Amino acid sequence: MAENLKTILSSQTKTVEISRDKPTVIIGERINPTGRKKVQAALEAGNFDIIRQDAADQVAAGADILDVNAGVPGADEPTLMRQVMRVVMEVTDVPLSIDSNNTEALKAGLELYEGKALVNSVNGEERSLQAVLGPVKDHGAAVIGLCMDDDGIPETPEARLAVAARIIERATSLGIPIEDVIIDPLTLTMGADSQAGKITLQTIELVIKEFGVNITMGASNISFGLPDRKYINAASVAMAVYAGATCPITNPLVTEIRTAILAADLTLGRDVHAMRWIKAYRQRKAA
Ligand code: THG
Repeated sequence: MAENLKTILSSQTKTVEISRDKPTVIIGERINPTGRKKVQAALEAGNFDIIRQDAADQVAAGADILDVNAGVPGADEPTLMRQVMRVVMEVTDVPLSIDSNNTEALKAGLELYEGKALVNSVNGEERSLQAVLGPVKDHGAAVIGLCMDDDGIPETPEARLAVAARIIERATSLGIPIEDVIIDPLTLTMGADSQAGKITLQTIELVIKEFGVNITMGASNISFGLPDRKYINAASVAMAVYAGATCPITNPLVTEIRTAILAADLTLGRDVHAMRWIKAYRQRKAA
């Protein structure tokens, strides 16, 4: 069993520690125009009100980090990434996860950011490794490594572990500390493959046993296309936390998801005197 590693992220004023000894860190997923027509239209029109609201609401609901994705089709993504990040940093002070598959947008975000950001993401494709890891190293950032490569998302947990190993090897050979690589096992929807959840959980276990790194995942992907997604997401995120996921990307505004994560932390002995559980309960009662 590898040692449990700690990842430290920071903004100008806040530090967040990700580790299996600490409560689960929630990365808020909502600042993302993908699949949200209203957000796309607002961003195209230069209206950032929804972004401000999403940022403030997610932090109030328990997000420790905010994922920022500015991928509007046809837009100048580096410029839009900077604009969206500025707006988010005006209304909140949590560390950011800079989410893009466009290297120029990632670099633009890193240049603007003050603190230690999370870069979302690199994958096992040669082109991605070459483009993303250099800027991550230069800015002293942390990075999410996706378990996929030129051949797509491998079917077996063992093959996904092999991709994780390659990403970790390349990152550390460039001088990025292993604790600054967070692995994403990737989650396909169980609407298309009933084994998708199990494969993700087994990948988490293999990666942790081998490397001890922190684990993220797009925890909502698992339920795409299925009805009553929130119940699936709540149960599966709790199981992922038990398997070793430390910083899921999810929506804390959904009470079922937020409470499932708090209950998982309580069950795993990461909530001393149930203080976090009770505090969240009082917040819901007051709202
Ligand atoms: N891994 C990593 N990063 C990621 C993902 C991942 N970033 C993007 C995505 N996947 C995670 N983010 C989201 C954001 C929103 C939704 C799911 C994942 C989502 N949105 C609702 C929908 O599409 O039905 C719409 C919400 C609304 O309209 O209010 O489900 O896997 N590293």
